[in-house]
Amino acid sequence: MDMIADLHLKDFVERRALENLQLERLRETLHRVYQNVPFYRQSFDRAGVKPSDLKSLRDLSKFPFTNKADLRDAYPFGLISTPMRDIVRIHASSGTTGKPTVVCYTRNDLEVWSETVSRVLMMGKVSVDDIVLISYGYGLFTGGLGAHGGAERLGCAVIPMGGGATEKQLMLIKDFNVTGICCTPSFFIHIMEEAEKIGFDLKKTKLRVGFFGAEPWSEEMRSRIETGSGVRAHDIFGLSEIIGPGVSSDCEARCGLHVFEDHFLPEIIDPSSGEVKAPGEEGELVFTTISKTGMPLIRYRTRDLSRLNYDRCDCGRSMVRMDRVRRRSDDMLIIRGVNLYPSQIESVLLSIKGTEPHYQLVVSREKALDDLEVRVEVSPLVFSDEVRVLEALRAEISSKIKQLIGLSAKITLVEPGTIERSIGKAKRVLDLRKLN
Ligand code: DLL
Repeated sequence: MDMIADLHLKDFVERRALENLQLERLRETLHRVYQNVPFYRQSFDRAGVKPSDLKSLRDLSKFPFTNKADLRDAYPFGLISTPMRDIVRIHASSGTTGKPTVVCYTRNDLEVWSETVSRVLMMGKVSVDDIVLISYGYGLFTGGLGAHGGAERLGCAVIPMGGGATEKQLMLIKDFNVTGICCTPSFFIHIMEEAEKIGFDLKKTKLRVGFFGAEPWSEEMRSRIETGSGVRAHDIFGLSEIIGPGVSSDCEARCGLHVFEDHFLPEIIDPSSGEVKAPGEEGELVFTTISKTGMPLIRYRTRDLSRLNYDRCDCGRSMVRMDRVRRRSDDMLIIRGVNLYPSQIESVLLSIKGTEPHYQLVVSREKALDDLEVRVEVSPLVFSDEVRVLEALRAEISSKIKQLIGLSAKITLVEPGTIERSIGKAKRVLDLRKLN
């Protein structure tokens, strides 16, 4: 129990002590990657910087950024900074091409991860007395196992349910006296709707707190969840490359998400110039991991837009707060928790005979869950052909998309020339979802 109390105290450390710790860890990390990872040695050399140039935290801005493309080029294990035998876990998330982005963890990294997730849960007053349902997907996605590790570390009773099977989720919530849940906000809304349909009153259960993330959501959605289910809704943020869920989370004050700065150093930059922005200004979030040993990342560009606030929070925690992420600076879509780039769909379409390079992705949210429709023009010859041929084409596109990204999309074949042509950038995505 004392160990757990110690974890909680980390959020309240004095800033001076925190900055000393950050500097020490950052220095160690820069040396580690410079020595062990050829990619970093080359990129630091190219930029004319050495780990020893870091005299203060501000000097971090002299170091070059790392991008998703760098991870792709290093696929699968080019960025690890330990011998492979020290790696104990491998996760992956989707990238802009067919190859996933790979992340490797040492035992130390799994400890860091479970520590930060348990600090998230403590923000929702979760303790050993809680029974926590993990309804994020398990597998290569970091949601399931990440939340699981944190809840287990805290000493909760953990139920490794995974996503889907909504009625069963409801059954477990009731029969197992579940008090906490971890899943995407859209899936929770779906659970609420299903409950209503079958006359199941969530407010009569023991469920009192939820940790929702992996996709953008809003204050409006938070109140819808809270009034509709009686569950207190916390925002949990993270990305696989940095660790998974548990990079930051909001506390009872709900004025931004505290970043676990003793492990992940945040910066906000101007996405076009790369200049570091002042606290309070909006820009792209960049993280440097300062305690990971398997695959530390230096100045990783997340493409997520946010702001940093260093004022002391009402809850007393000293850790900097970031604004909730509502937008990205690239075209990545998150559909049912699956990350998707339009270019992935494009490469599927282009690999199939009979389609034209004119397409549009329409994302909507009819009930709680997202739907993806792919509208694509077919060549004049195919269009005038029999229905059977069109049907076969539709089936082929559908199965290739499912294979690549694991999502079922509705495929609509349209007549040549019907998708609006643009003068400048093509408008590939029509996002009809409202986040409330
Ligand atoms: O989504 C990790 C995660 C799992 C976070 C469970 C929270 C809960 P990736 O699949 O790598 O990792 O996707 C990371 O998802 O860069 C954001 O664009 C988005 N994202 C994650 N959490 C939030 C959130 C996981 N709370 C990408 N609010 C990130 C808004 C979020 N966007």
